[in-house]
Amino acid sequence: MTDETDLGRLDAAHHLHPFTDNRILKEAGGPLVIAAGKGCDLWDENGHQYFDALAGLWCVAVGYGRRELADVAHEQIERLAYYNTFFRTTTAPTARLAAKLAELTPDGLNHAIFTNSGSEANDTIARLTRHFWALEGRPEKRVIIGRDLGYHGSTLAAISMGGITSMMEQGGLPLPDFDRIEAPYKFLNAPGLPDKVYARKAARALQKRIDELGADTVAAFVAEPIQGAGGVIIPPDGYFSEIEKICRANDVLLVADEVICGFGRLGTWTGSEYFGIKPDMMALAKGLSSGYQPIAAVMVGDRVANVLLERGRDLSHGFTYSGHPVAAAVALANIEIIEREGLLARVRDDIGPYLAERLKTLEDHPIVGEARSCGFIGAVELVRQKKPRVAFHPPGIVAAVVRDQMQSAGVIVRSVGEALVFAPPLIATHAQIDRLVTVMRASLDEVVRKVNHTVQAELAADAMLQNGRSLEGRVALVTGASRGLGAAVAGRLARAGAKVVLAARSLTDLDAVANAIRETGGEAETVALDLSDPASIEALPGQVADMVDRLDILVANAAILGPIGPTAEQETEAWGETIAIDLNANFRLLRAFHDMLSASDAGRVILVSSGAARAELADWSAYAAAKAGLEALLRAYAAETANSPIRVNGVDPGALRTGMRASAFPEEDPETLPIPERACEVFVQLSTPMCKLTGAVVPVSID
Ligand code: PXG
Repeated sequence: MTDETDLGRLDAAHHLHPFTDNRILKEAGGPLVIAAGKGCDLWDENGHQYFDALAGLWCVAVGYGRRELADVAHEQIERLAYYNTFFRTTTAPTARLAAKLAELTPDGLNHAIFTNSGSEANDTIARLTRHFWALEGRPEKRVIIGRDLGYHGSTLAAISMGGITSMMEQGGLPLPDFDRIEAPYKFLNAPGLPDKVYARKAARALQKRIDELGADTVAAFVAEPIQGAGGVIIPPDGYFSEIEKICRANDVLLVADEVICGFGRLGTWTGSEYFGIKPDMMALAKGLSSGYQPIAAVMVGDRVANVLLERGRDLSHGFTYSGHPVAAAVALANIEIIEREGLLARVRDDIGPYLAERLKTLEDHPIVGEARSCGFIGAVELVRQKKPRVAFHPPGIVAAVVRDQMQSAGVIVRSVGEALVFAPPLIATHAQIDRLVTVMRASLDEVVRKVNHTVQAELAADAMLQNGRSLEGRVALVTGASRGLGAAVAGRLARAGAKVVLAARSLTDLDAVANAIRETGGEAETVALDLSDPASIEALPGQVADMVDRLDILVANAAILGPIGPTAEQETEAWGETIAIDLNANFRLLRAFHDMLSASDAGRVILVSSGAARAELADWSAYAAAKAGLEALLRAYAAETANSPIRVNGVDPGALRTGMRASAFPEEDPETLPIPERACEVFVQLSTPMCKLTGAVVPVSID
């Protein structure tokens, strides 16, 4: 019974594994038997060596095989192997660890409650938040809000606090009074938005949910600073400060689940410290003991602790092994190693930046959509095609193949959806980071050969073009969309698969256009916009970001000529107004949307110059000046953005059958003019990601 095959079979016969399809495991002849560990390396029963880039399960911060920790456990077992902390007793390591944790965690977190796992810590937090509000005389504050893909553990309450739907399906969860909002997963949720815009949008989702539920019913919001098991989701700058503000404004407790981020993962003792927030409660586990002993803790902030101390009477909660002396002694010694070896500074100043730099080199790989990291935790997202982005479908297969490939090559990472995720021990060397990146690249190459990805991607792109939906997945903003050419262009882009946001002065006028688009199966949103008001233009990106997750195409159809009369005084005014609206408004629009368009993999701008002057005796010099100005503007912007994926073009629509044209040329018979729909094809062509043209003014050709 000692060789690896026998152990694997024995295990498969009697052991049901967590997060594993046990039938497949059995069929495969049982699990890999890990036999030994030293530093960042593991050995299986056959003597194969692996670099453990996942630090066990995100926990072995100080690496394997530390004699010092074995000695501490040994000594503590000999002195006092166990005693409880229930009935006014404690042990020396437990008392010391509580004090040490109060010292290491942010100000105001001064009390610890010990548990044996992160799940129990979060379960404890769920109870405590409700207990706290009941003691405060507000028992109706019960709802705990978490986030999609949040992982807080495997107990009933911890699952309910999280957002892993596969866990909820088993056991009829979530429990009542748990709710959740979107995760700040920019890569999947809003790749086309600039960080700043998305940070605000993702955080505002909390305020929105609190408003819907009623702040009177919400007890707490729980978040991992960086979501680990969900796919190493790193929030954009500004997200957590906004979240903290929202929690305070609504009197909702802020809970940080630091199970992965704590103890140096981000180069700080906690992720809360890294993001500059002061949570009311905090869950700690994993790195607390580097996995050498099962131990976890809830750090309780003064606001909650004082209420518990003053009015809580008996705390009816605890586990036999809460504050276990051996586990506590090992945790203290582990923390001492982190301090002594300067592992926080090492992550912050050395291996963290080195990992980030090496990881970025993978972004030139044809199936790497993003390589991201923060401190010493990272992820590489795989895509079938980068520009425009096409995801692998169904998700989860290619990354799993890469992970297996890497494991065969001796590097252990984890796959989550189409992301490869890793968090090596904090003692990993530059050479080990190099190996992680080299083996990952080789495995990606191997997989590309296997799935013959380029051919498939081209087929996908062709299929998109053939069915006429070349703008599938794109988002377009069309100004002046309530009538005429703007309305026609919006409808045409929607038919090509784009989601369109329609902007114009009057929402009522826009509704009819939006409804017509929706009736034919298109997607449309509307927003009021007054192009003569700079504040209205400046507010537009925020309003657009509230509705859509990206912006790829801006059709600035804004050329409106002011009333122009023949007299000398009016001429000056007319100049002013024409330039103000045609030129300034377009300039402001470009400036306002530059960040969002830059975040798109194929930002497209189309400036439309007017086909008509609205007056009985149009002042053609003002009109011509505005047109020339617009062209200069688009050329200047195209030159500025030449080295980016943004393309900027103009369309001169010529004479079309529009209301504006009719009022400018009342003597003209509209029936002799082409309808605006006939001019739309060029807008689709200029909008596609494949269009490479920039800086051109394209006349409409009607055939
Ligand atoms: N919170 C967070 C943030 C975690 O990552 C827990 C709580 C639960 O801790 P315990 O000790 O009860 O497991 C975790 C655990 C994965 C994976 O698939 C991640 C965890 C556990 C199991 C699998 O990446 N994290």
